[in-house]
Amino acid sequence: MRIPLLASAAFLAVFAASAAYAHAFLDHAEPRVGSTVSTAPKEVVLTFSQKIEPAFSSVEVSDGNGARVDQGKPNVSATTMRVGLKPLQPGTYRVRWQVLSTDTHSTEGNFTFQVGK
Ligand SMILES: [Cu+2]
Repeated sequence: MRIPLLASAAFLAVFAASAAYAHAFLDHAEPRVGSTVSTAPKEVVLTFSQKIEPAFSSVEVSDGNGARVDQGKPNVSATTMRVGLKPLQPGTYRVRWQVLSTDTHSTEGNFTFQVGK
């Protein structure tokens, strides 16, 4: 029941206080979290709920064998972090991100997406 707890905690934080308690959570991703895409994406784009610090934010994308398939250094602009991808074969890929938001709080998470045949 982690997700409902997190969601309600985030809601309460926003409701009760202000941006002071709002860390940078993943708002949405492209490819979408848990999705299957028919065409291999050329990049992963993560959008966060708050601005993030380029120097202390990173993302790694790996294939089913744990091999890195991202192009290295991500590009960060305001609430968005994107990283290019090597050509992907059909399979499951995991995205691991870690960001420092401008309120100096660090958050991290991971999800998978699939490239279909
Ligand atoms: Cu915070």
